[in-house]
Amino acid sequence: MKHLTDPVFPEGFLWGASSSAWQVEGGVAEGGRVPSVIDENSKTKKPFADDSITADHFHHYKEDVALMKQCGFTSYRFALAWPRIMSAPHTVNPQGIAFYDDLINELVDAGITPIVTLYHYDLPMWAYDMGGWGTREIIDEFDFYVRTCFEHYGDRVKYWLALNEQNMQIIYGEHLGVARGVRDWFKDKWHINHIMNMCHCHAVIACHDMVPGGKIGPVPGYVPIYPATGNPQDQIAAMNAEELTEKVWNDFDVFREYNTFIQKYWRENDIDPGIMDGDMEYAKDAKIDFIAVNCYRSDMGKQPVPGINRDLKFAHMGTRGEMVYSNYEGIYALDRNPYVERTDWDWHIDPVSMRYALRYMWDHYHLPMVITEAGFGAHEDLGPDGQIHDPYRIDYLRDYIYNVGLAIEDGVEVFGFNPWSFTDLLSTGNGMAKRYGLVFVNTTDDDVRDLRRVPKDSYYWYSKLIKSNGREWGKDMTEWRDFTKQFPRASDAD
Ligand code: BGP
Repeated sequence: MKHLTDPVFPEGFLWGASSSAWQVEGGVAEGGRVPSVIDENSKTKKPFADDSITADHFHHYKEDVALMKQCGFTSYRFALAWPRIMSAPHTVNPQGIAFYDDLINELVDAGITPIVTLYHYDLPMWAYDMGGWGTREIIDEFDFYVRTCFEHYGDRVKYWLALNEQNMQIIYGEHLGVARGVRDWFKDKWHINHIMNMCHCHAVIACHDMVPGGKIGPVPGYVPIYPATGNPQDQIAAMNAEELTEKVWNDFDVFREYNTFIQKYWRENDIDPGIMDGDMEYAKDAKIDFIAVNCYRSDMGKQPVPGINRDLKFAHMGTRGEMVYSNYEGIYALDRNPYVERTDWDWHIDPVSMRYALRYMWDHYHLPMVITEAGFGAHEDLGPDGQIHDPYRIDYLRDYIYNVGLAIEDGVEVFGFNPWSFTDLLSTGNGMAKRYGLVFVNTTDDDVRDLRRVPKDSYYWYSKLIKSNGREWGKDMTEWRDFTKQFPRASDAD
């Protein structure tokens, strides 16, 4: 079958970008914001900067929204900070409410649809001191918090996201600060996961109760896993990896049940996930409306090496990254894929993974999707001309977006694309050194500088593309339709 035209994006497609509160705002001790676990966690990430200033969006939000408008954004995905809105248990901080009121008004006035995450890793310290994600008391606190958000912003915000990348928080909990204080992470993470699931369900139910026309969904961090070879055991290993890194969460969010794979896994490993009477009945009413997909890269699954149990690590050597792949005896291992390029930070660059992710999720769940993250992390600084020339990011975004278009042609329902990130902001593990923004922020890990905003070449390229609703690619993209010419093995190219 020959396709002669580029894919067509639906009218009203939401074009924007993405951020999270602790990674972009700064102002951690201003406006009544109270300390968060993530403040402590980010402080330990030396030699990188912590979350105290980052892009200083707290003071620059008007300028940032003006730049979004100029770019042609029709959406912006950002997070509310629980520690900015709730200063103590069941205690609302009016200054925090006012800050997001102003930001949301600014967006709405600019014609930009807010897509709002309720939780993106910044657990208030007071909630941590209560027992954090390990205590069921947090369910009631979370319910109070999300109801506060729906009450104040539900008139203007119709797209809500519950917990960012719950799967990643559970898989890499030690790295993301969820596991602090837990003694046996291997077993206890499932108990924490169930509590998070109940919080997710409370958010879904409260949104439908309180927000007229409100829609809510989860935000899986989706890393498609390809089998390393045609060896049938590699296929099963890839499926096991898929289950234990994403499917268990997606199945729960969509079907509101734990799937049979994870039930067997718990039985075999003597794990009690802490399900209480009434939980599963409550979950039944938490019917999501869409799925927000974060997809940066793919991985490769293969038979594990016996005798080794190792979690995946985003290690860094100086200012470069190196992925140390996981290996779980008898279950699965992950590995580097020789068919795709990698960023400086050792993340696979795989635009086809976007099409795969959307096809896979659509086939399994038949729910509309919005892309809430994808992006290219790089070292960057202003050049002699005072600009940032980032052709690698343009290539990345162009190829990923084109593959979203191909997935739409394949029949998948997608209603928006919001890459990570709008401005440069703090990386989860690598401070300001790893930049994702369409807009450069003049600050570094060692020197705050003047925090000036400088749109990168990718900003101007993206602006043209989105203002034409995905028609002006600036390049012939038809190569993406030719299966036979793509992806030589890295070793063949030598
Ligand atoms: C996602 C998170 C984001 C963001 C991104 C990039 O998983 O939702 O918060 O940080 O990953 O990751 P990193 O900053 O580690 O490169």
